Amino acid sequence: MAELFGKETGTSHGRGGSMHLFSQEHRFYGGYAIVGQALPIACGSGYAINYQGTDEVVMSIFGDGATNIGAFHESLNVAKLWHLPMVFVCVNNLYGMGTAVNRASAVTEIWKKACAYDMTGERVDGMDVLAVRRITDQLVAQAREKHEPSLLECVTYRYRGHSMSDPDTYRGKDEIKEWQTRDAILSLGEHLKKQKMLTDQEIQRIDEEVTAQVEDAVKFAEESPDPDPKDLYRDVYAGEAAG
Ligand SMILES: Cc1ncc(C[n+]2csc(CCOP(=O)(O)OP(=O)(O)O)c2C)c(N)n1
Ligand SMILES: [Mg+2]
Repeated sequence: MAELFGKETGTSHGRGGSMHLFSQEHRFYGGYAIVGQALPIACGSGYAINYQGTDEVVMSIFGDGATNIGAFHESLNVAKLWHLPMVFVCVNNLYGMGTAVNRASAVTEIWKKACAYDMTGERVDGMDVLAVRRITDQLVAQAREKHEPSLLECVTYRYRGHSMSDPDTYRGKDEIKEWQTRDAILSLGEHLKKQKMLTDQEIQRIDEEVTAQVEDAVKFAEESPDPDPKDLYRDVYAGEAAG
């Protein structure tokens, strides 16, 4: 939250913001402003795992919009060719900013794009948490044990616009309401209640705990100092151009 607020206490001391969230501690190697840009970088991590001979796996997570970008195809090609231990996870929420998938992609079932690279492709209901976990476990094991990458398409939805600048006028309110009835978090709660693993009170308690955690993070961010202007050039690698 502090990084989003541009504060010195953020994961990148406020220099990254929402577009360049990065945390080495959490092994989160970044969100990037250029759509599709993270995929080749993730392949680099996959290559490093093979080179160093560890048993780690890279999860590369991106939106449907990224799958029409050249870097997506180059990354899948190289991942398959070099047996990189990766799972490419596409969060298909049916829109890339305001553009519906069928207006931007010749192939609307994203998982099928895997077949161009002779790679495992799977599609899962992204609103079903346990189904996502099941298939993810399987694909992570495949990446770890066989060094075979895969593409997983999670079909889901976003209830709000892409960002503050998205007026969200490209779809009907009914469509949004319809998807909200299948909300992933609420559905999991219902499922756990049916299985007698959670009660309404326990769900409410978890809800309150999470809300408090988020409020704490916001408070921490608000109360954190701004970066000191004297550090403006601290993490800049390039010097002034010669001449
Ligand atoms: C190469 C590139 N082209 C265009 C943009 C502008 N842009 C930012 S997000 C976005 C849509 C990406 O779609 P998706 O990944 O599905 O994101 P969602 O809208 O679902 O959050 C676009 C076109 C960009 N950042 N980079
Ligand atoms: Mg999208």
